Amino acid sequence: MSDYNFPKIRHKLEDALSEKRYEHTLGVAVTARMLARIHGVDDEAAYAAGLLHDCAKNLSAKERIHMCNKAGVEVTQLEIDNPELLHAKAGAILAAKEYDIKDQDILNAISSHTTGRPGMSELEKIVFVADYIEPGRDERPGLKELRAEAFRDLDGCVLHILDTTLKYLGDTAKAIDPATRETYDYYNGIAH
Ligand code: DGI
Ligand code: FE
Ligand code: FE
Repeated sequence: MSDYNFPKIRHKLEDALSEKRYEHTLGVAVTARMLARIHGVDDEAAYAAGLLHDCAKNLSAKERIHMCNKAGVEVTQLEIDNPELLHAKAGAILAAKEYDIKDQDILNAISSHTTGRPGMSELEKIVFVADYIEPGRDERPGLKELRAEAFRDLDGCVLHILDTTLKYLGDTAKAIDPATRETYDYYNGIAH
């Protein structure tokens, strides 16, 4: 038997998210499960993390900040100024509270899925990558190559996604979270 009640989690997410976001969520979950099989990671954990990675996407900036404060999770000034970033940290808190997730690796994967972090676990890298390459994504650069690389070389794929993200943030003059830059530097040092 599964450790997770996936039908219940899916129903709850379908209620909480927009139709488009829910479709994206299913795409990330299935992609994460496939990547987990290839890379020798617990595929049910990967599916759960994929399903829940954007579970706080419907919360307001105020709600996200409040949740983090209440849970004792640090919120930086850059995150207050760019509260979009906070759906990741708030998502990990919500997944523990509302979806009964206890596996810290899954909670970390939700928390780190937007910026990444140096030294991510295999599961965290899988969710980070699946979020970018899931089949419903079609507007992002380099997808064909990144989709192939994801199944071959996770570290390389994480690095190349971060490279693309940093270029996009630079082009659109958006604030770069130190975590995004630090994660890029870390994988630039270890990926081939
Ligand atoms: O929630 P999703 O849309 O599925 O994807 P996501 O959680 O990866 O969020 C994507 C957005 O996050 C994308 O528009 C780029 C943005 N992002 C990633 N790193 C940074 C960032 N935005 C800012 N301002 N700074 C960052 O370092
Ligand atoms: Fe997200
Ligand atoms: Fe996402």
